[in-house]
Amino acid sequence: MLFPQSNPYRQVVDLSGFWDFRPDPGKVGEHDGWADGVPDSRPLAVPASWNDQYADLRDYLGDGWYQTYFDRPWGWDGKRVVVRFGSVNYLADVWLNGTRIGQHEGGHLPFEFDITGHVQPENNRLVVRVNGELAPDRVPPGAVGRNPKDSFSNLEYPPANFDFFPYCGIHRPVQLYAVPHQAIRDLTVTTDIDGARGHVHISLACPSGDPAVARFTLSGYDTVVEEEVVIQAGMAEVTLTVSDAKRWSPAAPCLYTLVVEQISGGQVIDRYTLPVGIRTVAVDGDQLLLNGEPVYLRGFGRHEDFALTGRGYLPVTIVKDYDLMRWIGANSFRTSHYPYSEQMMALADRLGVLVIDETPAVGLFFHQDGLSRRTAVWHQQIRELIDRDKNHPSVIMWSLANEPHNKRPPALQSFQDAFDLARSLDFTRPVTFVSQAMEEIDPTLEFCDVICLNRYDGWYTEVGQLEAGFSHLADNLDAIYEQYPRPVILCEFGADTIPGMHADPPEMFSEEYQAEMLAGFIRVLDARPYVVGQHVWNMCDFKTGQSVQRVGAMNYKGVFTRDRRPKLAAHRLRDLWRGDK
Ligand code: GCB
Repeated sequence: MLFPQSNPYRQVVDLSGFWDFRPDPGKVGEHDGWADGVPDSRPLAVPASWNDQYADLRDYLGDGWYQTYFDRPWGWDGKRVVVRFGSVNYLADVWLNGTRIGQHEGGHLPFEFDITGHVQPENNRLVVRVNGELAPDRVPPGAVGRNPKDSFSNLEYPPANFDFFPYCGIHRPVQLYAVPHQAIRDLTVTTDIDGARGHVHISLACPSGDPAVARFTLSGYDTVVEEEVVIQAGMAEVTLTVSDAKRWSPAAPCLYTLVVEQISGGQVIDRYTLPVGIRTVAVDGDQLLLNGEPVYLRGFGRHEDFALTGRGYLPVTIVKDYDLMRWIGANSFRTSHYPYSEQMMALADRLGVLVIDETPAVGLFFHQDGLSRRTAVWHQQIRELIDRDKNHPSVIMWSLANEPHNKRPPALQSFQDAFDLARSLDFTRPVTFVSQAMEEIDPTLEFCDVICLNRYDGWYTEVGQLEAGFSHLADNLDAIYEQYPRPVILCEFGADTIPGMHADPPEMFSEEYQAEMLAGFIRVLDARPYVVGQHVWNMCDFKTGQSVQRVGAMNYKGVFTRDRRPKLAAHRLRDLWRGDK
């Protein structure tokens, strides 16, 4: 799926701003005709979660109705007009001028509807009903209850089955765009390297129609490679070869510019421009290779989370977080526990940051209740994620899930199917999921190209005993590696830390305990050649549900506070990760 862009053939309008909003706890809106106008509304900022905008909405997850108006921009007559949502959590129903135009399930991934036949010149009313309820057959599942007992729900409010606040609303920009009817619908770019040469394989999809030609031009670093191909049955494929290719890497995030033009009757009718990084990713034995060389990941799991905006798109935190990653010496992160904004992914390409790209499937469980529905939604999310992010050189791995409760037998087949699906959609990247595998070794690890683990020795186990935690970690990693001799990434390790709390000797929740824990874990990891990455949990403190484990409904495992101030551990990590500073 292509991100909308403006050029002489395509136009985008951003509908961000103050929309009308009304919660609908009784679910009367559809019956009472709110699709034709939402009565008694109040203003709400879009994009942003609704939860922190009004006190009565903080824990409200039910139906919420949004409404805005727009005029069709000048020059859009005769074009294909589309409305596109970057992310709505969780279920969205959309009406335009009273006509229902579609539904989408699942937060964090974009969806769009062709509204060409419904849009009028002026005063179009766009109404969106959003429902963010927690339910066992949604992904991520929530409100799971004590049965099946391998969930830890009921211990927190709202009863999510995951450790972050279940923010809801229109979380990313809503865009209207206009393109020619025959416009390019999709581009898929993969790259490989042979000696000094870089090959860029491109496939184009568009509606089949009048005979047309596609012109592909790749330029950058004093090189221009161009080729024209006839589009047949809405498809065109080409390989462009750069003889002395600049490879994309964190040290040198070289991006070429690919311009794809559709030509019909000698005229250019559409153009799409895409940055392209020439690079390869592979697993060889117990090493992860980028451009054929071993690569080591240092960085974080994070969240899209900030005061007041909740999970809403906030460009300033994206810039700030990338700068903090540079400051601390991180080269990578995981999009825990859901796909991040497309804008964040584009900056990762530009800044040379490596990304483990995760689906929204956190806390999956395999009790029969709701299983087929959960699986179908999960698979849809895998498809949508790969479709959205397949062209980013920064994405070096797909993570299909985080900490599934996969002891029940159906998990094995379900994981086999999910891995088969991901590999059928993209054969160029390793595929994994992140396991909490503690004492027992998880059989579904068998499907992973890279073993990704979360470990909290010295925190949830070996409470208050750092040395005991380090040795448990070391034994456990070695046991897992013995069974699965593949590269291992520790995707989470950390300790809740109240900024300003100090203790000597270190005690849990003090800044010293966090700093010592991270340094001790890193010693264990650095001593193991099969470990190819360390991602600290978490980059920043973040909001979660209320529970006895979470002071002030916050997870304090950030090495930066929620407003991005460093704790002691941030300085310690910087010393460990940036020898050169
Ligand atoms: C985990 C989860 C993460 C939690 C973290 C914690 O294993 O993957 O979502 O926030 O532990 O802090 O407990």
